[in-house]
Amino acid sequence: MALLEILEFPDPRLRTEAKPVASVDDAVRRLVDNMFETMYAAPGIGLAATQVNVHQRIIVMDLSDEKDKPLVFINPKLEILDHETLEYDEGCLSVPGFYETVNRPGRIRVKALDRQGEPLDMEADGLLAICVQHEIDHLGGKLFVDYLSTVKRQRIRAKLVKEHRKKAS
Ligand code: QAP
Ligand code: CO
Repeated sequence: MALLEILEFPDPRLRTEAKPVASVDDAVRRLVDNMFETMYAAPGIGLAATQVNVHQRIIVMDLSDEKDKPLVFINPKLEILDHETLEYDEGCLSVPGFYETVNRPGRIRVKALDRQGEPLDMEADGLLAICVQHEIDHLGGKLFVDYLSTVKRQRIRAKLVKEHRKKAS
């Protein structure tokens, strides 16, 4: 297995639209395993392939305390079951060090393929619903900072750019 490099905001590659996976083969499973290793090492609860500069519709997630409940969503399709929103302090491995409140629908259904290429159909609320939407956004090139005010987003961008310059020098 291998640790993958995580792209950080405002890297323009995070804006790439991911393409559907044509077949869930060994190469896809290898990528999934490397995404889990990268996410667990960070540590994080969710990671989209876009964040590791692979522009295919693949998400990994694990919300469990013991980190023993891996979830894989390939070619996910989102359905909003209840437009009542849930407010959550979101973070992102691609926006390290920043957490901001975002509102999203609180109840969803997600259909996808799992690591074996088998169909999966799940209803979710709470953090799982929020996380699924956050990760599906990544596959469309969208970040949680896009839901914030321009002022807040620009402030976060400026701080991260400054940190990136410091690291590079
Ligand atoms: C997405 O985010 C998420 O700033 C997953 O310094 C998060 O795993 C969805 C992380 C919250 C809904 C609610 C963030 C790690 C991890 C950081 C993550 C950091 C180190 C974020
Ligand atoms: Co994220």
